[in-house]
Amino acid sequence: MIVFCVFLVLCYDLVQAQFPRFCVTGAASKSDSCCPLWTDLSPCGLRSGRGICRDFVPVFNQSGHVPQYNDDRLNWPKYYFTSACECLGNYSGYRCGDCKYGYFGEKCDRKITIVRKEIRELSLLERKRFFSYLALAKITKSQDFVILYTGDRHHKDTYRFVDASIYDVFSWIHYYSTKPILKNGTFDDSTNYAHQGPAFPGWHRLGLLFLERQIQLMTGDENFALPYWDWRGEQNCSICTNDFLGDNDEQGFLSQYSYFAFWKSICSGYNYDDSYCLAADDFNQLEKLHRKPGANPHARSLPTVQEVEDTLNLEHFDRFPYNRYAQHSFRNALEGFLNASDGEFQTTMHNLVHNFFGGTMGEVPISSNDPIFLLHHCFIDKIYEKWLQKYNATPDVYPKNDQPGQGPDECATPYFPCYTNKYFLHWSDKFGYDYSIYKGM
Ligand code: KOJ
Ligand code: ZN
Repeated sequence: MIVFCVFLVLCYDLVQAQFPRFCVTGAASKSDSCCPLWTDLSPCGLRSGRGICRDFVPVFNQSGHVPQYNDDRLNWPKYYFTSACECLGNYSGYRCGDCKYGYFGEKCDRKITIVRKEIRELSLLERKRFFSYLALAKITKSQDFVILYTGDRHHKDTYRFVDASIYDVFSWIHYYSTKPILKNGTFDDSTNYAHQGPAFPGWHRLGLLFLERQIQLMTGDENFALPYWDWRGEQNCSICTNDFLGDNDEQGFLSQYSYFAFWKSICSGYNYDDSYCLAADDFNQLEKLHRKPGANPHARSLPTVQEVEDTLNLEHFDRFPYNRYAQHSFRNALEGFLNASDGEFQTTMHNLVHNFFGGTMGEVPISSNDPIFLLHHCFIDKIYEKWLQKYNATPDVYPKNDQPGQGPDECATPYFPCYTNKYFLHWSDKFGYDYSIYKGM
């Protein structure tokens, strides 16, 4: 009997599986429930007090209005699973086998606060370690998650799940959240689950935490922290050299001597509207990373120190209509649809940095494939943290709104397990990290 139990435990570790691998492959997927057994052989580690399996209750907390269209991501993750683990205390993860962000150890009772530094503050050794970890994350298969692909996303029976590396799972999450929604026969790209609404800063905060944690687990380095890039006032991209994020040629492809020269983007724009990440399993169809810093005539230089200051001076987190047309909205200025100093709708801040690079970074569905995305979003998150502390913000300033999946109590889409959007108005120390002070900020 003991031998059999040990065998079962080993098996569950092998199938340890955002789609938890365990919940979309084999017998588990037929039940529509995603409450895998933990090593104590009870669902969600119930027997050890780690979590419980709960049915989802629709929240649709979007000013009380129920969307009139169908989309697999709405009311995430209800389209896929009727129930999932709700973890207790500091436990977290799809089967409550992990810890909440910032906590470590078997009982998740050890708090660690790491410091995210500017990439030019890292020692040579720290920088090389960062690039090595990324290289490893790009080729190491995710044990926990698989990604979804299909040529026809409007028919569930065509959906397939495939393996992906830890980095590619991270890229896929961004890709999947940004696909336009089919409304009355036309694709609406003015809304998505991660941008153009109040979820923007918190959604990206969670993405960074997810990848940082996956790297910590992969390497056993609990002190690993993502670096940021303070781009304020730069005319050229100071980190686009082969010692840092890489130089590029005339066509925009990365120098063969740079760290990411041979990286490819998963999920191209192929059959963009109807498919999900069709070429996910065909390396030959994928395109290499490319960028041309400063070449876009509409985005020749990066946001200034003053623009960041002006953005931080907006005291409202977000304002009606909670989209790219919101005035006096910190979120809309940070995201870069609104010029904070004169109230004009212009490309600034976060969007301007994406457009400054063009290429992979300039295309919303694939931008997360370029590791510059991490450094850029980490700095956006630092500015967001400054704002949270400056105004003593708490989750109750997160507004109700009509953006898909962006209600305060809806789950940030498509992360697993569920984290509500408003949860990310907590300060970074709650999630176990802080930022270094660099150039007076
Ligand atoms: C890429 C993105 C993004 C915005 C832009 C430019 O990922 O969020 O490019 O507007
Ligand atoms: Zn984005």
